[in-house]
Amino acid sequence: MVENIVILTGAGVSAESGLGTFRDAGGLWTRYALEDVATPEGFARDPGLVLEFYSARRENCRTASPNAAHRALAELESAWPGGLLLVTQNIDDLHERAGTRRLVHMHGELMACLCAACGRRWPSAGPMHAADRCPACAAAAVRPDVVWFGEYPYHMKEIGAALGAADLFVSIGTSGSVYPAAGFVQEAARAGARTLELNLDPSDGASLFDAARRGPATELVPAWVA
Ligand code: BV8
Repeated sequence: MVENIVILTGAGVSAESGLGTFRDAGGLWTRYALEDVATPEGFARDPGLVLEFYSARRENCRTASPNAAHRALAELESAWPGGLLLVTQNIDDLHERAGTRRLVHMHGELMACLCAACGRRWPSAGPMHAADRCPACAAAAVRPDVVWFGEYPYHMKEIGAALGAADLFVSIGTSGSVYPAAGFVQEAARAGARTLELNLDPSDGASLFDAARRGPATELVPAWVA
């Protein structure tokens, strides 16, 4: 009997909304060096390049719409009587815009800013510039509120508790190539959860799952939720 579900999503769930993935053909990491735009060192080296990269992704995100996979997950949440937590690696806001509420962004949120000097956070959807000043401390240290490589992901305690109580773990649209998210399937399995992967291609961790279905998220997710 399934009571508690944990769902992990990655860039593949937003691919059919027109937002680029990272490691597929033409993906973001084939056009930008990860070290230059998704690390604190890259930001220190060239804040303008990093802010240009995230400002462009903000523009894409604003013009994108949630797809059938996002909507099916929101419908599942409103109909599900037990525990359900959606953990997304994505920094877009398409899950929220589809209606999901019990959601954590473990890699942060594109539509928010963080001051690298004082830690202040604030909602922000427009373009960012290296000359932008923090509204709290006036430092020129404004960055997107996203978790870069080498930084500690958000909500790890809440995620660990949910995985420890899960009866079912479903991974959707992720290559399973980034940790600690890629290790969640093993944490859930250790807690006795059944594990399912819904993905276009086998992820790096495909062999760790009890079951898998292959195809686009806009077909797989509504069929699974139904
Ligand atoms: C950390 C945010 C310390 C900004 C990102 C072991 C343990 C812990 C850490 C590490 C470890 N080994 C290595 C590390 C370090 C590192 C890491 O994992 N490196 C990798 C490269 C090996 N991890 C870190 O630095 C993390 N922090 O470790 O802190 C710590 C230690 C222990 C415990 C806790 C903390 C921080 C990682 C976060 C980095 N920030 N992004 C931004 O978005 O710009 S990661 C980046 O990759 C994205 O956020 C994305 O979410 C993530 C994963 O990518 P995917 O979402 O999977 O996307 P991808 O393109 O790869 O795959 C798409 C998939 O979708 C494919 O499988 C494809 O088949 C499928 N697909 C495509 N279209 C569709 C589809 N599926 C269905 N339908 C479709 N239509």
